[in-house]
Amino acid sequence: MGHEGMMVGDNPASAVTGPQLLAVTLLTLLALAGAVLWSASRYNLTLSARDVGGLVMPPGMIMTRETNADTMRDMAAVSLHDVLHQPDASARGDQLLPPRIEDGVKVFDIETSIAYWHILPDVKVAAYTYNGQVPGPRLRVTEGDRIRINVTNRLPGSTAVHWHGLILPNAMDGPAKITQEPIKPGETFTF
Ligand SMILES: [Cu+2]
Repeated sequence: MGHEGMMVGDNPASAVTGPQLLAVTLLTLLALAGAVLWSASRYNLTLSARDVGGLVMPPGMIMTRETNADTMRDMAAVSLHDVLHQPDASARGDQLLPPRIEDGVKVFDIETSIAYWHILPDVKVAAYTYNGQVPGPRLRVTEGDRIRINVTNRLPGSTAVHWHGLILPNAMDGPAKITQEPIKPGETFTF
């Protein structure tokens, strides 16, 4: 074995010369720099998981390197950080919601929120729900009943309810910003 050049380490079997070490170091640095440049040319490296982690983007949405975090949050179908309920796979929607009776009025409490909902036993999606179920609960009333429906909004954005099958004042029938003000997150509107 030749012993010319600078020796690194004591074990002759792993002897590495200075020029070899320099060459490997330079190649490694070149590869690292190349990887960063290549990534930067293809992806938006200014986005972090803290900014956009958990966002579920709509299929088909075009995102480029210029798409920033605000735009993504604005366009996201849902953020998984906003999921409030995780009903198990046996949960079913369209459950009868028994009213409370207050002074002869049937009172129903409805809450809008995002839940992980099983569309198949082993497939769940983040769903916008009424009372944590899909479809929402069933309100059973009889013609002539006096009813009151409290809708509390636990969604990350504002909402409104548009009713079919009821005759009610226009200002209680949605759509938001057309015939009624939106119900903001955390607010309750009484119909
Ligand atoms: Cu309608």
